[in-house]
Amino acid sequence: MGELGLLGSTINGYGCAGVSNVASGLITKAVERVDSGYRSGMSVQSSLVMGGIDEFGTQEQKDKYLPQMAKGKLLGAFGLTEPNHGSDPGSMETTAKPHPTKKGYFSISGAKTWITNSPIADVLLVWAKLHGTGKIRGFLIERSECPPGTLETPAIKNKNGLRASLTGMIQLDECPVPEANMFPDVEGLRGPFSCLNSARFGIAWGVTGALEDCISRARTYALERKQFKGNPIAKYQLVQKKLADATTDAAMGTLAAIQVGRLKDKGEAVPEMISMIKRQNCDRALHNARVLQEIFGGNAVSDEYGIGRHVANLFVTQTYEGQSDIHSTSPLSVRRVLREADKLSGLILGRAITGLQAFV
Ligand code: TGC
Ligand code: FAD
Repeated sequence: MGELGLLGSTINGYGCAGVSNVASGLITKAVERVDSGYRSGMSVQSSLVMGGIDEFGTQEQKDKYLPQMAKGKLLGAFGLTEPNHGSDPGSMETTAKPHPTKKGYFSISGAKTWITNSPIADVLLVWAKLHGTGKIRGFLIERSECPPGTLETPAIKNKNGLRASLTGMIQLDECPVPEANMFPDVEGLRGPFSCLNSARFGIAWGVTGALEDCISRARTYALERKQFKGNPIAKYQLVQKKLADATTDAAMGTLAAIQVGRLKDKGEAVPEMISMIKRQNCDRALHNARVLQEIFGGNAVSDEYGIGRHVANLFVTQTYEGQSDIHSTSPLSVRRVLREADKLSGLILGRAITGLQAFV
């Protein structure tokens, strides 16, 4: 991916491609068509870690990490979720306090879990509450600089989804981290959530790619599989409807992602739009993939046909970076989405959403 220029592709400079958000969405879609786990690895590196450094890092941090990360020579991980705090990261327990013996260092303790790439990451962007202020801050932890016993990143084994991606924990026990490795100016949840806005935008694109692969596989199978008087099952309208529904949702989801991408390129996208397309595209991709799975009958259970792999992966996409129900929970967000509805709907949804504004 580094050789192809896919990592941090929207970043300008530092050896990154500097393409538009729409172009990066198309890349994401093509990668996730292969497997959501590949897109996951790419998203964490590009949006969550490189994006965070580009937006909030010091010039020294950018110069040090971004060129190597763009080439894929340094691998990143993003530690927000904790064993006791997933949907509610504001309650995190990981803390950073002045190091008792090393001047100019913080001492970070706590545990993060379900962290993509953590077992093999070189640079871990960990979010922790700063002692004294209690505010959440971002810290770049370099594995090679951690004394033995202060950083462990055990893998989470035997996952039934996203098997092409490595996931693990980050366990920090009084880990010394230089003060220069803290993001200087951003505090509170705005830091991690700003990184998540880009990653969630990527997921909204990516899952349409996974769904299109499910459609393609189901179509091929339905044309080849014959039942009742030698007819291919694709001849039956009940089977055709499953393909038509899935194709419609893949097309609508792609168009919505393009529209938000165009707004993002103009600096006019708001987080609520991203929540809306992340939630909708993930939910529709998962629902349709589960329905298309039925076309394979018993063969759906075999890894050979690939459909079960996508279904298990798409459950994860609906869960991480904010579970779908969580993306629907804030009434304030709903009001703002409706206020922004003209921009979001653009040519896609016409006046339909505008009509809803009458109810708010
Ligand atoms: P709330 O009080 O609503 O907000 C706290 C502060 O954060 C700001 N904020 C945002 N800023 C920028 N972009 C966004 N999308 C933002 N969302 C919130 C907000 O303005 C406020 O700022 P300030 O300055 O007033 O303090 O927060 P809350 O504590 O009530 O939480 C509500 C909610 C729903 C936003 C939040 O809990 C949530 O989104 N939960 C989901 C957690 C999540 O997404 N975790 C992701 C972990 S990383 C991951 O899954 C990577 S998987 C990668 C892969 O493998 O592909
Ligand atoms: P919980 O928060 O315990 O939620 C459980 C259920 O309760 C959900 O259905 C949720 O919607 C519901 N719920 C919770 N609160 C409410 C409420 N107020 N109202 C209604 N329903 C509610 N995290 C990272 O930080 N970095 C990563 O790289 C990363 N990679 C991941 C990779 C994989 C493969 C997976 C599975 C997860 C990853 N995550 C990562 C973690 C992911 O972001 C969390 O799993 C997700 O945010 C949900 O948190 P949770 O699992 O603790 O679920």
